[in-house]
Amino acid sequence: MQTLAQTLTSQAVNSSLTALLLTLANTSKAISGAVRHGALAGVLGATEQENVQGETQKKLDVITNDMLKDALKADGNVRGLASEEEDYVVEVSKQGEYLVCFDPLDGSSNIDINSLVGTIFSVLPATDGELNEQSFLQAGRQQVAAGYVLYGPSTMMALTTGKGTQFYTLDPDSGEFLLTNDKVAITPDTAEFAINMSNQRFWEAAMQTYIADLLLGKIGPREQSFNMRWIAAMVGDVHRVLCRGGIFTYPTDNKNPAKPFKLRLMYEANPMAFLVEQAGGKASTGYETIMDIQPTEIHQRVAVILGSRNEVDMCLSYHGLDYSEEPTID
Ligand code: FDP
Repeated sequence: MQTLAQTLTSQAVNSSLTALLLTLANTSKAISGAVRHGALAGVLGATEQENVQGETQKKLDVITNDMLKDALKADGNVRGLASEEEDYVVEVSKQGEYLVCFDPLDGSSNIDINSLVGTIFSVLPATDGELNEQSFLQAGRQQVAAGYVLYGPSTMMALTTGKGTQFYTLDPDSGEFLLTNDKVAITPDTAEFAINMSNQRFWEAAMQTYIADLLLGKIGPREQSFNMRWIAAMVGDVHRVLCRGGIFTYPTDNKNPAKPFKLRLMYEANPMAFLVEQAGGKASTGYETIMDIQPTEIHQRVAVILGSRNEVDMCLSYHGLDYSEEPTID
């Protein structure tokens, strides 16, 4: 089996991007160790701090953010970084060719229940001139690489450099990420959906109708039964979609009108959209292709509908309906 470094060489990825991706992979091995030790290492539970988005930071959010920040600072190829856990963008090295956006530990609510969590990253080209938030505000189409590492029963990396999506599995014996799927392909059709159903009453009418039709199964307009899954960590839900197809969505809702979207564009939606598109799937907000969005701020949130191409198209067709009638809020 090919190692990650061998695969990147065979894809003719340049040396600076290869070095950066190996830094991310090596850091994720250390994160995997910290996650695995759990309570034994005293890393579970919350801190007393909140991130810029008003979420209480877990100890592991802070530890893994520091691990990635330190590793990327030492790498030499990074011009700047942006993280879910950093209020502002961080300047790293004037010589660096790349910008890295990351969510150090996605699925924070799963940490203390020993369930799936992961690291998500997106690599953009550095721009000329001073480094500031504006430098990062590039559409997802500009990404040169994106991926996630899933800390599950085995530690796996999904990675794209624009030449398909590959899966690597961390070999606990050699400590190497080995190529275990060189051409991930999302099935175009599916009978499985992932959504937090408890928010149903807060969704737009388009999503209400689409999900209601899935739930009707064989007696509804879709004339087939659908299964539902919700891991509550985007890395876990997207990994399942990449493995066996499906549609994953965190749609617009009006639970808190000041916060109509949950997932972050720069370090959740864009990297996942790149992986999904490279595996033959599709990613949209319902109204725009995720990777075509021109970002306006680093911690911007968006609605996400992604996965099996034909099912995403079906969901989008509901968004073309006239749904001026707002759902009832209790
Ligand atoms: P979390 O807040 O636990 O980090 O990043 C946001 C996210 O997890 C996603 O990973 C996940 O898909 C979603 O939120 C879970 O949302 P719910 O709490 O509504 O289930």
